[in-house]
Amino acid sequence: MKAILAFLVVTVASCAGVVNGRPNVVVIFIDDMGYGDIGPFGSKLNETPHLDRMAKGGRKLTSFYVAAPVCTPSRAALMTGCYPRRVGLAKGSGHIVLFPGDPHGLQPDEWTMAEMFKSAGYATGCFGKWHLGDQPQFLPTAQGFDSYYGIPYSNDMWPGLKRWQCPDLPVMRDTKVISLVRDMNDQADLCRQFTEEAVKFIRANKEKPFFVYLPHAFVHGPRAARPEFMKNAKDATEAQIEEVDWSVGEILDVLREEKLAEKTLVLFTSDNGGARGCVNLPLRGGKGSAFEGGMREPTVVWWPGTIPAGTTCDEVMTAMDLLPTFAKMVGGTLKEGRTIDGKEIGPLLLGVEGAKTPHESFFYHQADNLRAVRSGKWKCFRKGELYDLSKDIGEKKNIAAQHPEVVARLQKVMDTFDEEMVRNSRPVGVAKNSRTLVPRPGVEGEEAYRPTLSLKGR
Ligand SMILES: [Ca+2]
Repeated sequence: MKAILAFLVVTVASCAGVVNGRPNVVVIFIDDMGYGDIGPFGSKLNETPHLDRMAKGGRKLTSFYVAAPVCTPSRAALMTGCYPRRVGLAKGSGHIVLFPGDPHGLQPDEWTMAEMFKSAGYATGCFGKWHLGDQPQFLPTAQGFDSYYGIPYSNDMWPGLKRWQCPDLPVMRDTKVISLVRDMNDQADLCRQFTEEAVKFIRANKEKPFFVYLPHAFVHGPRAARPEFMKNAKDATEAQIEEVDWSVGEILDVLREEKLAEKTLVLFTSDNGGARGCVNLPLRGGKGSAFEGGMREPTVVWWPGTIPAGTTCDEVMTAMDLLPTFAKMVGGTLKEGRTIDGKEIGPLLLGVEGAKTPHESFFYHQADNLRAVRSGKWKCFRKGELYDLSKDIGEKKNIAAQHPEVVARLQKVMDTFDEEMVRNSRPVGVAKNSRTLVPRPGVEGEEAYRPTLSLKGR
């Protein structure tokens, strides 16, 4: 049987748009990076030679969207292939994202991207910021990852965050806290640690198919990079972007060294638009916004020999599409009878001639509020503004008055979507007696583990 499969793979490999065997998959997910922060997307401020090289050897996706403009819901959508509302994670229990000790988290019953890869016999590893719940049943190793190394939520959720009384920021291996991020030098070291753990995992699993999820804590504030990056940069933002670029280079290099480049699909993107200090241009808005700058991400996909080198695709794609698309590529299973919002975009990734987006509409949310829809070139807001993204990517000119019939049609599309979502969404995971992973400094006993949101802000 193996011989027959190998023969089939060899015979189809030469046709354009045909998958060249089952690839390893690496998803590099940056935190809060803007659309205009890297060379392939026009940055003149930051030097990103590795991403430039990745784009030259791969494909730029210029209309790739995440499903939310902030961390937790965006990651929930990536992992489940669903709009965050569908899986109850459009926000945290008491804030727009999950906080330390939050009783909410990604429902263990949801079928994650990692569980899908496991169903296909892949080794799975997560290296970086999780932010889908820090209670035992929500952590990566309970959601399909064989191994985990990283921080369980945002790097600013530490005692340095003055508005809240956060515990120390833990670094975890699997389910155990192994160290604390105590100062800016520790913050500056996170990109190195996550990258080296991912590289180690790739080397250890080079004989098997593997899935690596590398959600960096960079470039989310507070920002610091290692000294060799800081010394050549005008500020910590540039240094972090350039260190993230170094990380991309390390991943591509180990794949080449291990002769895995032609067997591995690497996708680079960001979890939401750029925060202060980042560049979202030419888009309007940034992190938190329902304008393009909040959710359209600088995305590059690379798979030498299979994805056509040096190409660009402007068709609408979303982070939610990756789950069903990878499932098809690797022969993984999805849960029967369960609604997901992602669609198969394999032909778009592989550069099949004439391939079109499977999305008639893409919906923009802030928390659980539907704000806008994109359909073809049109983007229509709930409040009535209309933009033609084919001519006005920066959403500068509201042309609703000239196209009332388009506005009316798209408002109806939003009504229908909203009604369906209310009827057909699933409950968030809720933990009883949730507590933080580590104590608040200077507090004694169980009191030190109280969920951050249950404490008064300072
Ligand atoms: Ca983020």
